[in-house]
Amino acid sequence: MTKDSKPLKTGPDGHRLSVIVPTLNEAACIGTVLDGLLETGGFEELLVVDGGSDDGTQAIVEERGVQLLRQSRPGFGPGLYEAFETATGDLLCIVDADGSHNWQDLPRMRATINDGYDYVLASRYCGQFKYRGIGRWPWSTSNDDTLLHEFGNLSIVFLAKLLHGYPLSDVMMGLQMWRRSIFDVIQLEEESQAFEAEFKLRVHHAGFKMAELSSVEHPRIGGEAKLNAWTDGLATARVLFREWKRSGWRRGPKSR
Ligand SMILES: Nc1nc2c(ncn2[C@@H]2O[C@H](COP(=O)(O)OP(=O)(O)OP(=O)(O)O)[C@@H](O)[C@H]2O)c(=O)[nH]1
Ligand SMILES: [Mg+2]
Repeated sequence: MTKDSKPLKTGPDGHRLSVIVPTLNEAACIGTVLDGLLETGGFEELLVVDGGSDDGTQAIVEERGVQLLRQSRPGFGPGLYEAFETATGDLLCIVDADGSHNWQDLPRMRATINDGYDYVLASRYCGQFKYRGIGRWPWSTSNDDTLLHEFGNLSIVFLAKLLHGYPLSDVMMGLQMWRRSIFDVIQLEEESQAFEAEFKLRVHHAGFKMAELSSVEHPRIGGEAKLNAWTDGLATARVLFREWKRSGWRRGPKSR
């Protein structure tokens, strides 16, 4: 610490949580999401990383005085990697800008980390059966999935369990929280939205303690999805096989 720098603020649990919001042309949604997050609180830092929006998204962020990072390299992964470098928290969390993530779950997720977990995911496919059917389908709590997305998501989960012994019930969900110290052990490289699979599988194979809690996924507030079900789905399938090979064809973590 330099002479003039102040110690960074932490919460009552001694952690500093940085919430990272990735955006690309989300003017229809970002204001509602930031207002909701700021009202709910429960974090120490809020950082929006923008992938080059030209629809007024950046102005909406600046109007609210929220920290804005303009990523220097295009793409979902590169934007997140720059945000991970810029954020100052020892806990990191991603909340999408389209309003589909239930940010009210952040305190529950933080409590799970404080229970001794390294990583926690908000899953769409692990609710108790009596609570399912909130979503479009009786087996999920997503109100955002189309039939194609649902089929793709569940196929990816099936493959991840089969090839990797993946312990959680969702792979492509982006609402997640983890200890920064995970990055002392794993490195990430994926640039597409297959980032979601690469990240979770590397955390799993490195033997970190992973948890999930049931969360509702809301429909996008407005604007257009950036995910392409076919190209990102195929990229994710490729990552599932690449990571299997990389792990030495293992179905679980090496003992640490
Ligand atoms: N910084 C940055 N953010 C991005 C980029 N591409 C997408 N995003 C944001 O990442 C989040 C996830 O993108 P979505 O289009 O909602 O993708 P998704 O939720 O997987 O797909 P849908 O279920 O179809 O909405 C959104 O907040 C996007 O604005 C990018 O290249 N850079
Ligand atoms: Mg979305």
